[in-house]
Amino acid sequence: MKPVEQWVFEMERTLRPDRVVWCDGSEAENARLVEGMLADGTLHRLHAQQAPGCYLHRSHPSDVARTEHLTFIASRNRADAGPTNNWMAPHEARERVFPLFDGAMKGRTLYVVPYVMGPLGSPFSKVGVEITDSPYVVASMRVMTRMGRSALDQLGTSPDFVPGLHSLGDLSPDRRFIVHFPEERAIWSVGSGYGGNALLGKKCFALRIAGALARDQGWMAEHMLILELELPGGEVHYVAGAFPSACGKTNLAMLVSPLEAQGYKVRTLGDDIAWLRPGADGRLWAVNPEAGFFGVLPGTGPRTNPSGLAMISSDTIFTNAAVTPDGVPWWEGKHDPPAELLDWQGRPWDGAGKAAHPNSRFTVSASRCPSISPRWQDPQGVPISAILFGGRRARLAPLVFESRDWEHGVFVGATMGSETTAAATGQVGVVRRDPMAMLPFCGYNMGDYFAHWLGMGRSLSRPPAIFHVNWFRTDARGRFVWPGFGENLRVLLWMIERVKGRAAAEETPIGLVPTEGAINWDGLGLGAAERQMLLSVDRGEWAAEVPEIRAFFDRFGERLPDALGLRLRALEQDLTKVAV
Ligand code: OXD
Ligand code: MN
Repeated sequence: MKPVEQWVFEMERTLRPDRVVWCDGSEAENARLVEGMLADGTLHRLHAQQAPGCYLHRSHPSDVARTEHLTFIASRNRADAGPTNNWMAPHEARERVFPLFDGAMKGRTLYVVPYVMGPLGSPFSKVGVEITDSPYVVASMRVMTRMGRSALDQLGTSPDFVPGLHSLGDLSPDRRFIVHFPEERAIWSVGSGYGGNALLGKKCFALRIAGALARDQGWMAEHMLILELELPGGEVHYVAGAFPSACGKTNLAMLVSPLEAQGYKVRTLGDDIAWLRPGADGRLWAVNPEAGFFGVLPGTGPRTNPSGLAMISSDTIFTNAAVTPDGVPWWEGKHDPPAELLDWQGRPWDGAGKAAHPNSRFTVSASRCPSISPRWQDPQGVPISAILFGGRRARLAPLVFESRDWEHGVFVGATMGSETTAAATGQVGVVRRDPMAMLPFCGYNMGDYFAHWLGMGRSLSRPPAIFHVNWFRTDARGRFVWPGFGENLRVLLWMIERVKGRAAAEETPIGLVPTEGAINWDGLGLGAAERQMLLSVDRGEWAAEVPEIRAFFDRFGERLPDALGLRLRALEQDLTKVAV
């Protein structure tokens, strides 16, 4: 028996399904699954002409987002999970969580879902195998990964795969656990069918488990989009960007260049996860381990993301969208609401509250994206010129600034703060520290993660430049000052000019901020005061952040690399020096 067959055989004995199906990823298999889901109400077919090949899934109303408080790292030592993760001792997981799988698939079908993260045949791709009792998960994994026979072929007789055990259980949040074993490289998830909890290739494998692998093997698994920027004349740069969930990564990855006619083109390689490694040339190279997009629907519209809107016009699974009675999906930000609408739970919408769930999602193949780069499946990946960190800050952070060097860039990433969104359950709109946008996704002690970042810089002779952006600054009336979306190209162009050693910048205590003349403001209609607000660094506001950052850093004790403590002290001194 192959190692994967042995594992499935053992799990069958616990799960006791009525049937076992090894998924091959074929069209025919998908059609069978979809028929079954249409019949039992898991899926609803959408409008044949206006949403061809599209389906709507309505999740259980208590299962609509990632549940960070029910997500655990089960390392042998608590300290290895670190202060930012929930820790569960492996023996406790065996006693508390594993019994929830006992007989969990009685009366159900057990699907074995082999999948590859990364381009097929790439030396950097990795195999996972998910066992699940959710056909919605199977259909979604088929879109989000390279799933089925090709993955089993890539695995062969090797024991080198990440096993992921998933059952819907009874969907009760009281019996919901998402547990990661970074030492055994294994995942257990029970009680949720929601993407980030249940599509185990995504956050669980490609970030939390892969992060631990990457630390041991000298590469990085990051919560980053990857985009391609072509300049007039054909010069091409690749940019990776880390933003917290629901902060516009997908829109930025699919940005439509307003300067296309002048030769500035933007193409997409990934919208959520990047696996990065040093190349023989001393640069950092990236692949997108995913094969599809699991994006946030609200805010996907003709102005914010026209490519995304075109992409999801067919062959898409919609989750928790609103819908017209004749089956056209709708969400806030798509266009004006139609006269009649059913909300995300299928109830007639009375116009009060949100019709689509704020974390409603689309699941679609990357190959449907009109702006997909011809290199998105390059087995070697693409070389990264610049890394962006970005948060959602109504105040404080300027539109853009550049770090002074890699180590300073790590400090900038490590001290990122952002207002929370609906992508995870909990309060929305409160500022939390979200280093490198990895707070919910770092599968080991974040102090060690910072050290790993610092070490990676030392292994790169030509590291990317590191920037911080904030598209979300608001004025006194609470309106966004920066127009965002396609206009973000102007900021990307400043960065690339910096990379080439050309654009002007001013030293400030937090890093290098563009001089006013270095950004192209033409046609934006922003007055001097607004431009000034976008580029200003308020020393008092930054000084007020320092104690918060220090308190955050203090949580890591000895695991915090000295370099970051020193950088914080230097920032504090700089802020007071200038203020005097
Ligand atoms: C996601 C998330 O789904 O970050 O990508 O929550
Ligand atoms: Mn994400």
